[in-house]
Amino acid sequence: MKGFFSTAAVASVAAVTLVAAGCGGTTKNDVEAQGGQPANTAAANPNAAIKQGLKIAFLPKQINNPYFTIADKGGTGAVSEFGGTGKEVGPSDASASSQVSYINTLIQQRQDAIVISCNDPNAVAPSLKQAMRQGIKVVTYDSDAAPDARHLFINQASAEDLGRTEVQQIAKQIGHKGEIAILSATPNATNQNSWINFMKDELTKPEYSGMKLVKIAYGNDDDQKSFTETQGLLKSYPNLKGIISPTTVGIAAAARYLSGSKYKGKVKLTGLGTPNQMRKFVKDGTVEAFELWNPADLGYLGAYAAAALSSGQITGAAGQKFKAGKLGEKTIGQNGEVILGPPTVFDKSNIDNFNF
Ligand code: RAM
Repeated sequence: MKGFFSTAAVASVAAVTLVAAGCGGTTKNDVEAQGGQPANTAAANPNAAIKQGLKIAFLPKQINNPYFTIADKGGTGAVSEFGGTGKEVGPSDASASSQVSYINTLIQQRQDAIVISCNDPNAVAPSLKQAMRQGIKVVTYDSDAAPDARHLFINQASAEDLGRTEVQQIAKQIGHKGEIAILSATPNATNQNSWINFMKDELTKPEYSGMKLVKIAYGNDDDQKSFTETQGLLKSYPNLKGIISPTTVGIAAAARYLSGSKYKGKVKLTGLGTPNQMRKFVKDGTVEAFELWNPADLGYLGAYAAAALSSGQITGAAGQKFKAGKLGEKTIGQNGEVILGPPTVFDKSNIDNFNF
């Protein structure tokens, strides 16, 4: 099972970064897009020490989402490790513009860096650019902003790998036959939309000719809405065979609905979830397998990237390297992207080995 998901992981990293950059080489525009500054020419001093007392704020899509609680704990933990002050602030809903006022407050507070997961790549861009103009380093993690509104994007895994493997997984579970639906987060979420594009592309391959994507529903990373949307999908599409939910909020709500319904074990569900939220649904037979990276490591890497930028070790240019504490050395890829690593697949054979 693990091999099934991870084979494409390494090979697809290069392909995805090229797709994301929109071209094969680095042009002046690309460089300026990496933060509105000529990142390749600005001097970086890889040997500089991490500055003491850095103020680094984490701004997740929403604060009452266990996934971000874990990620930001990893992030603020890293900040304490290198002698700074970290905090998490953010909205309780994941709507497009909900993060703007938080960014403006962080600018007023003269934070050294903002580490943000964007609900909408464009809604936050003007405020993030304003922050950058004031010397604040902007790192996106989990869900990117428009590339000219941040210095770096800490991506959890290759978007192509995540999108394609989720289709492969549901196909395997439904025997490559029947109707499927996607239960996503918010309609503008950068991360979910990039994964969904690769899912759609994967579905054009001949081996999926017996499958049909009938609907993309949006639960807005709200537990109750995600639950109701799942119920609606099963009502509207009585022949539905599978659901992919690439959001920890969505998959947990969908699993809860399925586990208490006549569809339990019959309508398959996969996607991205935390082991702690999904454990009971794997054990009761509602869910066979799903995947995720370690959110704490994602926040941790975001913190070290922000510190490396704020300390002048890196400027955000492709090829630059920085040390990320216990995660070791990381290299910046094209388009200012740093990848955490391939995700883990969880099923009943390994889920008890994870506690997050
Ligand atoms: C939800 C959020 C987050 C996403 C995870 C998988 O918690 O939408 O952005 O990365 O799911």
